[in-house]
Amino acid sequence: MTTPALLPLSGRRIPTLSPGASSFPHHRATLRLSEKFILLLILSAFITLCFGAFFFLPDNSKHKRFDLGLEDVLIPHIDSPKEGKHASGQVVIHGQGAHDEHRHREEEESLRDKIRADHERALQEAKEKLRKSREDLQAEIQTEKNKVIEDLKKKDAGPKPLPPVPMPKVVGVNDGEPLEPDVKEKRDKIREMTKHAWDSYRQYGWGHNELKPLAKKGHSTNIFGNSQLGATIVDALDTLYIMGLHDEFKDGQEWVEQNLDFGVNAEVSVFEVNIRFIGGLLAAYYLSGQEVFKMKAVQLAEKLLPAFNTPTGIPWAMVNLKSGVGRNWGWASAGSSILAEFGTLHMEFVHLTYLTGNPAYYQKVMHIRKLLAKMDRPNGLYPNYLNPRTGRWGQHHTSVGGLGDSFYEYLLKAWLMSDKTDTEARKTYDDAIEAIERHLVRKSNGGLTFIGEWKNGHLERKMGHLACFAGGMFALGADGSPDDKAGHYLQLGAEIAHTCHESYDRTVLKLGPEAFKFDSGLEAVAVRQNEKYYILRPEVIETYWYMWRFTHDPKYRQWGWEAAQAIDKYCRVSGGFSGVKDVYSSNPTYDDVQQSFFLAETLKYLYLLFSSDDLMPLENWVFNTEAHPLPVLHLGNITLPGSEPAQR
Ligand code: DMJ
Repeated sequence: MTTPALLPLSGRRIPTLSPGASSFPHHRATLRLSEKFILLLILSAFITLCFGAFFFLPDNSKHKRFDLGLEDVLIPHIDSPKEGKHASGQVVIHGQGAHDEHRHREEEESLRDKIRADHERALQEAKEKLRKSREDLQAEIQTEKNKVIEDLKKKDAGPKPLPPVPMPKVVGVNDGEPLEPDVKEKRDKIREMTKHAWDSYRQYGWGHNELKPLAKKGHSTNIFGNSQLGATIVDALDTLYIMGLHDEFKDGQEWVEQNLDFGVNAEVSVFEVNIRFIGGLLAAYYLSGQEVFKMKAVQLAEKLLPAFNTPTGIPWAMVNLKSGVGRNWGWASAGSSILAEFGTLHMEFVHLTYLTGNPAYYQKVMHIRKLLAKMDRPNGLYPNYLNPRTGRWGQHHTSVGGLGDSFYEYLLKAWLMSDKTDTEARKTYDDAIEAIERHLVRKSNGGLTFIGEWKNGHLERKMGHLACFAGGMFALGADGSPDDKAGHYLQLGAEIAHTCHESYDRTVLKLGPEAFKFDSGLEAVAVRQNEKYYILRPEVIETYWYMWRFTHDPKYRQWGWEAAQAIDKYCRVSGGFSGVKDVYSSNPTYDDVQQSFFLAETLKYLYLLFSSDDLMPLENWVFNTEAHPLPVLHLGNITLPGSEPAQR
């Protein structure tokens, strides 16, 4: 519920009603005005008293002069029969004893009468004036109220309808049932796991962002701010649709229609909200054709736009959905924005411009691309931190895992999603990947290819679970790579998939740690206790799926099945699925969080891995970084508003 706010207006406080507010603010304002009126009356009486006292008090100096009757007093408005002129031309009265005294008393008396009358008249005028002002104030309040009622009416009428645009080709939304019975069995198991995750959330966490499967209640993190935006519902919609879980999908749709409201006072992550909510809603729209998802995506996108109001146009990491105020994470180097955050908006924003006809979305992301293109890059690498005020890099830290990852992914996918017409994006991707291969990709002593992290000129031989997505990215980008290096990139993808599988296989639970090292005789294992957890992440399974689609090597299905079984065995509890704190312990403890990306990504990639390739073909669909499929836009035939070449 929203609360009424009192805003200063012309030195007074006028109530601003918010949706759902009663007449309470008006009542409160009336009380304040009455109090103010009484105060003004007291004040005016006090001033009047002082004013009167000033005139009524005996004027000693005057008396002295009269009494003496000797000094000349300058009273120009009193005529005197004995007047004459000094040389200076001033009128002079001369004192004349008892007669004069009598006259002075009369004058004083008439002066007092005059002041009394003036005083009463002033008081009367003040009263009238105040009465009149109060009416004016009430009239103003009424005007304000009318305005608010009008605004509410406009809001109730809903947002303006969007222009009709042709629906991009929606291909391969079918059952995708595999021919082989054993594969079908595995796929059925994944669907069952999805149902368990969804039903548990439905029962214990409905409307909350995520679920605590052990405590059996709702959960949220700071990326969603202080909100109940139903992140799991929005993130899971397209998975439910693809798996044919139609009742569950309908349930989710109903919740979105009735409850999803972005007018909340919550400071959210622009990146997370974009990939999970806008991506999820757009995918649900394209798959189901239900307008409500498109409308909600656009409403949310409008709320994100203020985040771009920075000196450089590089958006803040967080924005308050209600106030539009943005800021960056406190932990980010020198107040910087994060490469993987401001660099992971392109796919969704291009679709938003396509669907709304509003060029702003496209222009915002193209502005980011142009700004980055102009910057110097140390060793050809993109640092993870960029200050949105100064436009300068922060710490020189480059990673294909956390903080950098999906920036590279979106360069490639911008090209694919444009039907390969966005060659600028492809070139930027190729150059970036070349520098990464040169500086970050290494082979361990045991022959495992890994992607390290670059920190101020030094390579840290550590790879994060997040970086495992890159195996799939290299495979996806193989076709179309320069100098006919398709084979090389497919091979690189396979090597990363192998390394990441090893990171799973070398644990007790057969689930991968958050980060693993290739140092001092260690190969693909976590060293620090705080890197041994698994939080239901998808990246390794994502890479298995892409590798499966491009090679059909059965080992990828085998590896995917190993992971699915381990998740079902070690992460499943009666209230859903939970992350585990130590994959090297045979007796792990739970973190008690069912992440929304478990339904959006992990389960979806597993399901696709055991489906036939004609379900969501990669020629027609591009999956955003949260695994939400968006259709290819044939930009060779379509001109996006805002993309026209500048007029000369
Ligand atoms: C997801 O939210 C997205 O894949 C994002 O790009 C980074 N990783 C998480 C899940 O691990």
